[in-house]
Amino acid sequence: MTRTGANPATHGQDRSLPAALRLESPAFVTRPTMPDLKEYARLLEEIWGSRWLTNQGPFHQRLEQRLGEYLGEDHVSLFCNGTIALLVALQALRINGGQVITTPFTFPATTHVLFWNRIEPVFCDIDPDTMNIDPRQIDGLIGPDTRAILPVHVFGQPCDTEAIQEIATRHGLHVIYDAAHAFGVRWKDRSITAQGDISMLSFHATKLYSSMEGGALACRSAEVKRRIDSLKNFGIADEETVIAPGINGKMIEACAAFGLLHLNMVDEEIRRRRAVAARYTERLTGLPGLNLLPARAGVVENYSYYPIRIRASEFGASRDELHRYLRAGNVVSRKYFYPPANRYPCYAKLPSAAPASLPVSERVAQEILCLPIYGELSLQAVDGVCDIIDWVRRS
Ligand code: T4K
Repeated sequence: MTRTGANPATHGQDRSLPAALRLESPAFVTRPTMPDLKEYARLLEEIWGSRWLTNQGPFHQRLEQRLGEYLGEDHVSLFCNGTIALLVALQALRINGGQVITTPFTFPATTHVLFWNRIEPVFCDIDPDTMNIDPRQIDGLIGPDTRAILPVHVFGQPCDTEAIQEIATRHGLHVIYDAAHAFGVRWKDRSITAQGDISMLSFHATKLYSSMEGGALACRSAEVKRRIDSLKNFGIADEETVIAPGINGKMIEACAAFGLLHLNMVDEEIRRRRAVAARYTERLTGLPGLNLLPARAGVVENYSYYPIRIRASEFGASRDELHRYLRAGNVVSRKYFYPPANRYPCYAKLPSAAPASLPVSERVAQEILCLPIYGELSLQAVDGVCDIIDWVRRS
């Protein structure tokens, strides 16, 4: 490899990573924090004893309440996962057709829930700094069929919620946030989930806060929560009334019990991740061709991801090369989110999916790499990851 003027497509193929740089044990992009097994077993015994396994049982009720308190949200509904929660959020607001403006730089679930609701996704380009939907481009995409805006707080970085709300209010549109990455993120002293009509959280095993599988919706009124709760339970309102074509989106008791224990650990997990992130930032700041997410005033972060961006011509290697070398060094970094959703064959023919109209998202998807981050990751392992990055850059 050469540092400047290198051809990112070909260079870097000729050298293997020195064995001394390989981490002894793998560093995954993330690892779940595990509650004490004995404590969990005690809760499982309670579930066994009660024979109440699902359908809004006592653990479900306790978790819903505790989450509401933690987030400062009055109306929280638990789900079996974030994807079904988002699917139901659209149904709850009666958005089941037309168009919704969304970001292509996301996990497949965001776009797929639109398809499953017979909605056409309209892809809007992203902001080069935050990697979130660029509000300056939303107005130009609004048409007679537009029903809502579905932004994502990518990597837990808050969207420009004020600009988005101003546009939505002016056009009479709903805003549903995919806050899958944003548990515990605070913006101007409030949980980020307080923005928009509804926010979705994911509690998947790979998330900062987890119930193994799970998710939640936070909404603004008891009336919307009632509709959400019946939609996630087949549309059942009471024993003899079905109000709408609902689905089965309920969280089971075993997951709610795990979630209750996990909630006791999440602040400590954030604290430990903050130290990991600080070490990466200390080691990687200022490296040519490598961009970090800038810290933003007014944001309390959750450190759910540690994304870096590689500009191949200045860094001296492409993102893909770095990814491969890290893998050779026992470091499981991930290209979240490559390819962007507009490139999936199922969406590529949509009018808004042309890569030429999404230049920032296209570029970011080529540059992005998420480095391992979790509370149990030692600072020694973080140094090991950074040593590999440094070696790739210099070689
Ligand atoms: N919207 C956004 C913006 C999202 O990012 C997601 C999910 C959703 C919506 C949908 O929410 P859910 O319906 O999932 O609640 C993972 C997760 O499966 C997915 O939840 C998440 N986003 C996405 C960003 O990451 P993969 O395919 O990358 O996961 P996987 O299995 O490769 O795991 C990544 C690493 O995590 C592994 O290398 C090791 C570690 N891991 C994973 C699992 C499953 C563990 O240590 N233990 C585990 O049990 O998608």
